[in-house]
Amino acid sequence: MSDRDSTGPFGRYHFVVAASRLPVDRAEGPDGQEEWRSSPGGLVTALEPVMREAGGAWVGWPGAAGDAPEPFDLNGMHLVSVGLSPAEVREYYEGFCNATLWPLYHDVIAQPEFHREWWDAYVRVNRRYTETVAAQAAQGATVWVHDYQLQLVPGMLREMRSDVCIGHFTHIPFPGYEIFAQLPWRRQIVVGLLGADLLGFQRHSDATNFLRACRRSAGLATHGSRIHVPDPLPTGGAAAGPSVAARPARRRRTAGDGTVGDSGGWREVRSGTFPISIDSRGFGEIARRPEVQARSQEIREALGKPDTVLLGVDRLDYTKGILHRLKAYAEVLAEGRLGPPGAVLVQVASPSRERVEHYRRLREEVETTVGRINGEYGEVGLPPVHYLHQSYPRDEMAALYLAADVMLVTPLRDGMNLVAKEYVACRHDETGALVLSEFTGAADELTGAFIVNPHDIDGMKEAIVRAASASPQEARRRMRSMRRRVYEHDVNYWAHSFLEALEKPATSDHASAEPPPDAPHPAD
Ligand code: GDG
Repeated sequence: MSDRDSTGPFGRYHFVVAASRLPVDRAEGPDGQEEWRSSPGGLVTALEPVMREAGGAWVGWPGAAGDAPEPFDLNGMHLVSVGLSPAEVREYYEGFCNATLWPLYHDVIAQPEFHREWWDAYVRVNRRYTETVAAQAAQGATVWVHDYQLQLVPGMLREMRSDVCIGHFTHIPFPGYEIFAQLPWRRQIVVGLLGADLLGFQRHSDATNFLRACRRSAGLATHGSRIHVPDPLPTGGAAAGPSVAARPARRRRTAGDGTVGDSGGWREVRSGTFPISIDSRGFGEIARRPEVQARSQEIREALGKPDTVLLGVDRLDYTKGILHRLKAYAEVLAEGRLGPPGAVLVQVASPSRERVEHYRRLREEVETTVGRINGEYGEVGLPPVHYLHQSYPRDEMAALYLAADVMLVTPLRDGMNLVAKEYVACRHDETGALVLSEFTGAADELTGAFIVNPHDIDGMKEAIVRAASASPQEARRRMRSMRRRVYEHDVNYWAHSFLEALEKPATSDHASAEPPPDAPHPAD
């Protein structure tokens, strides 16, 4: 993965990341000039250190509608912008990504909307990303595509550049087939993803759901975690609409609803589970800084020196279970089991997707609920909830984690949840307790947490009270095991294990002329 060899008609980069967003935001500097600043968010937080180390190119949207600025270098990365018009921001980003795929893939917590013009914009924008990646990638480069916004890129890129090695990682859950099947373009999505050599998911259940979608919506055979796909696999449907199979080529074998290879070859696509993590050491170091520790004391003092500080930190998103958490906390307050001055809750809800209707409504609901709780159970100078609708620098986040005795992470569905891991990474003295939803990827790894079902309000109340009153011995035992996990399986481990798997050759005949041994199971 060395970078920047000059390779004639190809691009210069041997390692290219394609992600929805560039890892920066455009902002106004102190002198009024425009400048680029690092932006918060799961993927950025996770990939920044890896990109710096590898020195590659990152293709993404800069975050504002308009023309793409010229490529530039920042923090050891070559950043290449993909421009989105105002209509594409509405139809592709806010529409198909955030109002169709996001709710669909998170178990339809909110109702997904299906609009054909949004899909057309998704296809168009995925093609633009693909062309940009193809222009950057050196011959034989490794291309790592990220997430639900770019599911067609692997297929389009394989058609354009069969020389590159393609990985795709899905950061959010992959839904069960009964939910996925609602998507009118389910086949095109599956076919698009199958352009990759390796498909990574957060949890085993996500990978399993995807394999089922391959069998059911593309009629393909799977063998363990591998999928046998005709080579080439026609992806024309991604652009052409639902009638993907209509291709007048030589057809050797029809599978399921008509997917065929027209050259007679087969390719093997691998899938696997690669739970993402954080820069644990980096976070841990911030938490050890004297000024950050002093700031955490300051926070506790500002809160009135309670015995127990409860903390929630989330993007303001309906998947994060903020309302369920507030409901449980309000009942615990009403029952007098926790509350000021002995206990307070700090809820950081960082602004997110504010132009999408569901998010606007959620903000109103959360703020009304916080106001009601404070109105009902607060006293002058003693609000039970400290609500902050703001984004903070990472140091302040670490100070908040250090100030918190109990961290509440209660999503209704979450691919992983990095906040849970960040909290654990900061707790050097092995104190503190994590209340964690079973519907997060993190729950598979952080078994020392107090695991909850956020729909079970009584269960969540019990877990919050138990976490707040755990003995120091119990807390230490739980925290120690979680810290071991987070430090051994950090973001480097994640990235390297994915990239190592990607570069490993497929175990069986790569482009065998023979059809695979197992046919799709009709009942699957
Ligand atoms: C998606 C998936 C998956 C938040 N507010 C501020 C801030 N953050 C940082 C946190 C954390 C990140 O953003 C949020 O990551 P999460 O994992 O909790 O959630 P999503 O944003 O939904 O991320 C998720 C992730 O991708 C990675 O694969 O885990 O399941 O949904 O790192 O610290 N950071 C700063 N200020 C803030 O105000 N500096």
